[in-house]
Order: sequence, then structure tokens, then C-alpha cells
Amino acid sequence: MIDDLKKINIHSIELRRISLPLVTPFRTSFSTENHRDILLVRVETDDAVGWGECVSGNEPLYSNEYVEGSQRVMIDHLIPRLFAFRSRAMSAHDVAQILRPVKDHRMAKAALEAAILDAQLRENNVSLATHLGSIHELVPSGVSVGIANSLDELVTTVGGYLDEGYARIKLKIEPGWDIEPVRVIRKTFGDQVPLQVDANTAFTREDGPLLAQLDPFNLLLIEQPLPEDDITGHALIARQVGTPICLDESIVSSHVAIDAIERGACSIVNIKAGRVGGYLEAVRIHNVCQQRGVPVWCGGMLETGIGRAMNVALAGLPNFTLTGDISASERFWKQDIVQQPIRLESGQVRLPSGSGAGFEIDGPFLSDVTTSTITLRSEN
Ligand code: OSB
Ligand code: MG
Repeated sequence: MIDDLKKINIHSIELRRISLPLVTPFRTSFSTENHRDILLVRVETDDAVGWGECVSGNEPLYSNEYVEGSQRVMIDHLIPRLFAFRSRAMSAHDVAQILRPVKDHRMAKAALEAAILDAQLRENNVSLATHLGSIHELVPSGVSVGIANSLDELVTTVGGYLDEGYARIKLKIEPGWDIEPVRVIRKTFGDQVPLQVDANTAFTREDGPLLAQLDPFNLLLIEQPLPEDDITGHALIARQVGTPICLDESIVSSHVAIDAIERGACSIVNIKAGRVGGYLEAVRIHNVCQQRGVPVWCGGMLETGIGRAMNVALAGLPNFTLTGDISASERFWKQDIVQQPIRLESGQVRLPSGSGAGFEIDGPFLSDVTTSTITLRSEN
């Protein structure tokens, strides 16, 4: 991925908050979500408009970021740095360097970089998929299934997704909802269903023997069993468990990815652009994993059509050899804010091909769901 794009001039950055109800509550080991309060970034340049979606949650429960904090840090610290950039023309490839003095806040940085990159690619008439280095037109689509109220309810839900054609099922787990749900899904739907689990940090270093009870079920992977800061703990678990360990929350940069791989903490990596500070860093993580023979897959954060289109573009890179959490828009939303919601086509989703991230906003619907907007203008 080389930066061969014509630079752009940013005129204004709009921060727009929308409120969208989920079609069904989404329960993980850390929360139950009924709706998302989403921060969108709209960048206006000389000849284009670009959009980015901030994936921070309503509360700081997945990581320390949350939507109100992301908006605050953008207004007070990130956007002023972008507007103060010495030369007027900028590339999206400059953004991470400009924002580097501000520690963490990767979801906020990622959303700004995504909007700038979308605008720049639209001005250059290049698709995001092409720019990032995607090699596929379609990628298989997996679905993340929340913790259910009962095993019967779980079977019904998973059966519905399999009927829709999803290529892979991921079950959310937590202590007490771990071995049994997997056993029941295997017993009901058989050994051929590609299946994996995600603990979102809910277990401890003492749970190696418990997690090893998942081994007979031939899972693709166990995602993030221990807290995000415990790389050594994951290495200990990986030695006690036959199922591959995959990290999500822990992998916040390409440096941490290299560290975790070299220390034996994971043999698979989940990549989410928001968690790592942007799509460009996501590609770097893809590359360092590829060089070390570690397969990756694209995670999701309940995105709208904006973030979803960008995730699909990323998932077309060659080392995304495992199926991602890139389900159809309708898995989460009754109506999407883009005119081209992601749809399932025989268990796959299509990479957007238009310039930038390839979608158009549904303006009237976006207005309906908007709760606030703030526009910041460059003095340049
Ligand atoms: O851990 O992968 C996760 C959603 C919100 C926060 C964290 C996670 C998730 C999911 C949903 O599993 C994935 C999706 O968007 O389909
Ligand atoms: Mg996860």
C-alpha cells in the first residue's frame, strides 16, 4: 500500500450523532445493547465529501473509549491538530503521524482518518478496496451471535442464521455460558458448521482446564479469553488448550501484534480498524501477521453501512483467510443510513467498487435519526 494519491484540502469536519435501534438486543460478556448512539464524521474537501464511522460504544465497556469521550477528544485535541497541519494539502497517510502526540483514542483517530481517506479516494476516483490491496470481489460472511436467554433460544437463532446462508457462526461466551452452548450447537447442527467463540476478556488465567473442555468440539478459535493487558496469560492458556487462541481487545497496534505472536499468546488475529487507529494501521497488522504465518479475520463493532462497507473492503486482502464478522446490514438494522446496505449473496458479501468506500448516504433517513451535529471549519 503506497501513498500515490493526490493530496486534498480539508474545508470542514462535521461531527454528527445518530441514534439507531438494534433489531434485537446484542448481549456480550460485558453488556447488553438495545441501540447504538453513533458518532459519524463528515469531511468536506475541494471536490468531495468523505464519511467515517466511530465505533466507540455507548459506554467504555469494550475498551476505555466511549462515544461522548471520542467526540470530546476530536473537538478539543484531534481536529485542531489536523487544522494546524503546516501545509494546506494533506493525505490520509499523514493523519496518524499528525495525531500521534495524542495518546490512545484510537477509535476517534480511526474515524477521522477514515473520513479523510474516503474523501481523498473519491477525489482520486480510486476505491478503498483497491487502495488497501484487496484481491477478492466477494468474501464469506460470518455472524456474531449474542448470549441468549436459553439454549433453546440460541438454537432457534443460530438455525435462522444458517438458513440465511451465513458461512460461519461465532458464539459469545462467558463463565457459565461456555461449554454447554457449544455442545448444543454442535449436537443440533453437526460438526461441519464453521464455529468459533468469543469471551471478550471474561475468563481468568485459572480457566485453562475449563477452556480445554472446548477442544473436542473442533472450534476454529477461542477469541480473547483473558483481559486485554494479559499477553503472558494468553500464552499460558494457549499452551493448555488445543483450540487456537485469537486476540481482539489486546491487539491495539502492529507492535502489540508482533509482540503477542512472538510470545505465543495467539496464533490468529482479529483486525478491527477502530481498535487499532485506522484502516492503514489495520493493513500494517495484516502484513506483519502474514509475514509470520498468522491468519487474520475482520472483526465488527455493530457498524452501519459506512463502517461495514469499509470492513468489507479490508477483508478482501490476501491474509484474511478466516471468515469475518461482516454480516448483512439487516442482521443489526431495520434500515441502514446508506443507499447500498450490505446484503448476503449465498453466504458472501460483495466488495464495494465505487470510488472511496463506494456508498451513498440516504440523506432523508440520516436526517431522521440525527440527534446533533457540530461543524468545525478550517481557517486555512
Ligand atoms: O468482540 O467482536 C467483538 C460487537 C461489539 C463489540 C465487540 C465485539 C462485537 C461483536 C459483533 O462480536 C461483531 C459484528 O459487528 O458483527
Ligand atoms: Mg471480539
